[in-house]
Amino acid sequence: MKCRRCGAEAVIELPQHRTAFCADCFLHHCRNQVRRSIDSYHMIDNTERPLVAVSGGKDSLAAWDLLLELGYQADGVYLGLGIGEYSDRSGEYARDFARQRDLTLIEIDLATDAGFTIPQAAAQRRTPCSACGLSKRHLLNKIALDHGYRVLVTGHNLDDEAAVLFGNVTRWDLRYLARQQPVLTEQDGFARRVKPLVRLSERDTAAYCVIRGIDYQVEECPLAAGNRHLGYKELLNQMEERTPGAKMDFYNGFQRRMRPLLDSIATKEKGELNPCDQCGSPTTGRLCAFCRLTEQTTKPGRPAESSPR
Ligand code: Q46
Ligand code: ZN
Repeated sequence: MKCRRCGAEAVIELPQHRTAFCADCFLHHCRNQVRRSIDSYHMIDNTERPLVAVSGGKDSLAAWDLLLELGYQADGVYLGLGIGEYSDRSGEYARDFARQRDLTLIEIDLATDAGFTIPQAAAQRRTPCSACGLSKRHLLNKIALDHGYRVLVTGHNLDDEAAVLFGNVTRWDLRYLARQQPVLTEQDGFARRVKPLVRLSERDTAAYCVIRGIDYQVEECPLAAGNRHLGYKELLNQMEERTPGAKMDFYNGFQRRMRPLLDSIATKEKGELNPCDQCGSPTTGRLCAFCRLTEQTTKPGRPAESSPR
């Protein structure tokens, strides 16, 4: 098998693109895909210094590396989730990556900053991944704003986005579908959140890290069992096996064809935002969702106030 770009011996086949590449041309392809996403969705200005949310896993480290390769002065932020040895090792991968390249890595810790860990939230009958996702969104946004970054980068790849999309479609959840975008625009109290890896699959980011010599956390999070997105990923992989490119068509078709329809729903559903009584983050209720989670976890037994954000 020959590399489609230079004719050398290929090291990776990409059936979804009906092509194959040698190592150098594969890296070039990855940079190109990320460049295309950044440009077509207006993710990052050339003058901006993005902050990358790094977990120590392959996707976020590949995202950081790719942005540096594309010439962005990207910094990183690591959030310790308190998931035992898994979190300890994940933090080491993030720190090693930053240290080896002399990069700035901001570190925050859920236990220190909010007084609880994800296993503690899970013990209060919260689904670990929903408590985790909520905590990451809140604290990473806060850190970005506190440190003056306007754009927060996450390592969500095509498989992640297609799985979330699949879940939202099976429930026809229009509110979530409307919010599923590669860019969530900057607004008062929220940094711009961007996902430049939406054109790369999980297999691509793993191959990228191997070729670039990036060490990453390969262990699965011990709290991931039961995460329904893993099941959706399996289903989509079966589809992809039968029809290469199906995952990409599913996700890109949604963004191209459904986006204009959903944008009007998103605009209508935007509730009036006011500052959270506790932390000042924009919310539609008295307390933001993160402060409610903190109350439920650190002061169990109190009735929870409910509001959508
Ligand atoms: S870290 Fe957190 Fe993931 Fe673990 S608890 Fe779930 S969301 S699985 S990316
Ligand atoms: Zn709050």
